[in-house]
Amino acid sequence: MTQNNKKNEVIKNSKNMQLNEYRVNNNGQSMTTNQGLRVSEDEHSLKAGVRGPTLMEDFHFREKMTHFDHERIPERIVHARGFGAHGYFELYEPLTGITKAKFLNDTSLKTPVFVRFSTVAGSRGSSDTVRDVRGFSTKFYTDEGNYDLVGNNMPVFFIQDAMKFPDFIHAVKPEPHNEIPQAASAHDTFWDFVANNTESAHMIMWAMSDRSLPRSFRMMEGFGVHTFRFVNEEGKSHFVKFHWKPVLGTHSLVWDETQKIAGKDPDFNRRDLWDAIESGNYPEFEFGVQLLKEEDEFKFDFDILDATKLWPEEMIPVQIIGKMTLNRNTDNFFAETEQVAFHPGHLVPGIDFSNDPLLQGRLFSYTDTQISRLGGPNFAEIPINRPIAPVHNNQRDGMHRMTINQGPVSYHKNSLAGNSPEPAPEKKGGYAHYAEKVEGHKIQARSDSFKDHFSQATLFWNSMSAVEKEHIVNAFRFELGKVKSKEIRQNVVDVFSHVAEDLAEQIASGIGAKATEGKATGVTASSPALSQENSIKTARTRKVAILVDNGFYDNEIKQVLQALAKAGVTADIISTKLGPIASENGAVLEPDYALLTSDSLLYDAVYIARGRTSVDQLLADPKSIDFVKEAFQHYKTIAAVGEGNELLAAAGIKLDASSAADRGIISAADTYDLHAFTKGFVMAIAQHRHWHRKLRS
Ligand code: HDE
Repeated sequence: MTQNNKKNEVIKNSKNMQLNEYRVNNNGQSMTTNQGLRVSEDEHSLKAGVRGPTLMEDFHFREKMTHFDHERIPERIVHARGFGAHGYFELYEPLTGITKAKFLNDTSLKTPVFVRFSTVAGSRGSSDTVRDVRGFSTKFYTDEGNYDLVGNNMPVFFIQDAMKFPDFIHAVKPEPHNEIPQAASAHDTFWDFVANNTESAHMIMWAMSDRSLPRSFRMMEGFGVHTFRFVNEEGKSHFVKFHWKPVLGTHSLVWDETQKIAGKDPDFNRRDLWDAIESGNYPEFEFGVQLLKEEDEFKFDFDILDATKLWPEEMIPVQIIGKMTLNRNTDNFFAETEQVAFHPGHLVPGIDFSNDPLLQGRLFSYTDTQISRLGGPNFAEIPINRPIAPVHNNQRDGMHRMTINQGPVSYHKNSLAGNSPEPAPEKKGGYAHYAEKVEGHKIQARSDSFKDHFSQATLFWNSMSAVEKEHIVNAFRFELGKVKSKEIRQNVVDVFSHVAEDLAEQIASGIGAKATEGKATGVTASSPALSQENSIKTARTRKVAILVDNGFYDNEIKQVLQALAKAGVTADIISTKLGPIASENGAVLEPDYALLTSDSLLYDAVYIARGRTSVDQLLADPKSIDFVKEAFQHYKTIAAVGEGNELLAAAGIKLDASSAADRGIISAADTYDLHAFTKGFVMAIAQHRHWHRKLRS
């Protein structure tokens, strides 16, 4: 083993090994109290007679109940619902001369990471598939200390100054008088905020777009949002924006589907991540940076410190420099995902802040929130938060202190302990803040360069495909349709009249409001990188529902399953009931789900197998017809063979030979070329959805 490889192994495993110290396995163990006393009885409290009162001296009962009474901690004020996983980061390209951060310079390192994906507005128990921004937080456990990249799946934000964050969040959260609606922005206070705070216009375009409805956490982009700084060995700086690009492409659900999934499987996104990791389909995200020279700061028609602006990728390309792979689920949700504490101010040498006023405010908020959520200042000692780099300082005591610091000295400078721990000079890895020159008056104002609220909202609109535009218009109509105040609806249309006339007109005509002409920015540029339709398309890891019952053709199912597996597509067998089903020649198949416990909403594609008896049994259950109908309405690929085509007909799907394939319907007769059929099926699945399919009236 080379030196580098050895180091690799150590770094790769060190977080996992560190967690080992805390793992508890109860298998084969006697039950004890928290004091280690073996317990002989755990079902009956100690009573004075079998029908008598419970006695205070039952310490086991008291301990068990007291612990239970305190099992909850405050949920996060935002991003309360989330899901985490472990993995590692590998560097493709060293950023020599750009940043001195070691994990971005040494391609032999595998840096352990923990990632938490989240929604923003909903409570901890809310549904995964609501219309919302998704959080995308990554903790890199580097050997220079923890580095946290606390980002979102959209590259801009609703506001420009952290001072407004409490107002914005108050407006989007359930209304305070009745705590309705849960995890939804479709209500009066949110849109009243939007109408009165036009800096939110660009982000609202993103929030109303399909980006708010990710098919999977594995199919979302991630963005650091703010402009940060890279600093090199010589103390020279570049501005940088961070990107995560999912290897499976960026894809979304459709609105009708998300609302129904919220009932059928509120854990849809977290289950998808868990299952993918359990089955070895490790989610992968490439890491990209947009770099800007210090001297180019003022070369753009937007201010790079303004978090409501992105850097168009066509203007400043994203350089892909590494990849993150998520390969391990948590042992315990609470211990890891709930207790993980991210902070945009957890940095390593070589990475620094910009003066973005939103970022500056975040630097205060995250520690503050951890102190109340995690019960004091020692949250960094919780196993998931502990760095793998050693920690030495003079901080002492406080709630839940774990470290047992030795010796009498807890101050700096000292002679008694040889002046240790001693600050490390920059050359020896000590963090030194970038020596930016700053001058100015103390002033509560915003730079004029932050005043353009609409140009990039128009750029976003211009960059959308026709289908994406239709979805945005429908989202506005839905959200504003739920707003009771007509005045607010009209005010919002007035705001978006600045973005694009056709957008404002289409919103207005759906909600009884009027658009004003002549106010739009007139921006004609577009940025193709913003459209999800230009994203990577692959069938890998997609899920197919196979509808089948007794009397199927064994050989056909086997071959289709093989072809799907070869393309990395997973499949579930769904039948009218649970319990083994038999093929026409007696081969047996065990269904994964019955129609009752399943739904096409939870799949990317449907396949209806051939077989007279099989199809007759399916046809006799109306759920199978709804299954196929909804898959069609949600633009999903549907394949049918032989008699299976009758289920298509029963669902009202009329085949038109000339355009059927185009609409993602792969239909075959009894005798057919199985190879060509499965190839066409996999190719159609890779398209994600067949947007141009027209809904049948
Ligand atoms: Fe956060 N944000 N935020 N935020 N944020 C929190 O910290 C805050 C902002 C983001 O998975 C809180 O630990 C302020 C932008 C994510 O645990 C809190 C402002 C972006 C997560 C907080 C912002 C984010 C949080 C709540 C305006 C994208 C979840 C719990 C200046 C770049 C982290 C916590 C996780 C969480 C404050 C704006 C992303 C209250 C004051 C912009 C992904 O401290």
